[in-house]
Amino acid sequence: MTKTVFILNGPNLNLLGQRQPEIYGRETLADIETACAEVAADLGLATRFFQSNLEGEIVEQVHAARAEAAGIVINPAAYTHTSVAILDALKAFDGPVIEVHLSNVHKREAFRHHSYVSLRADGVIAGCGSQGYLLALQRLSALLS
Ligand code: CA2
Repeated sequence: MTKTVFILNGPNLNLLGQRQPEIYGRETLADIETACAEVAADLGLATRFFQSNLEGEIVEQVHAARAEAAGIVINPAAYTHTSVAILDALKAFDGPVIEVHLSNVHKREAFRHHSYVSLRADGVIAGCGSQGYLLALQRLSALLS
């Protein structure tokens, strides 16, 4: 049976491609979704791509993943640095979790250097732009095989 991977995106990522291209690139989130679907299909995985500006909606997607997903790719955006709620939800998910950041958060402000989600993530990819999502899918595929 085809395994499904949830790809979860946090606040303001819906604005990708519209502002700050020097930090986040020129691609839109829709471009990333398309690329993820293509790579996942090649890996034999199905994807559910989701973005929300609301912390609780991301928590609920992680809860849904408990029954519906084999693995999670998550860019929690600003919630990376603040959200114990998303961390706790991820701790209740049994499959592999890969955390992705478009920018190299360690090259940026000190408040971006700490991630609550990294306390649960099985892998972390930062600074590889949108390619980071595709690398995360490859890693999940390896972990799920
Ligand atoms: O580098 C990343 O992927 C981040 O998760 C992006 C977050 C930031 O808070 C994290 O520290 C690192 C911010 C996403 C906001 O994206 C925008 C895109 C275009 C215009 C405005 C915001």
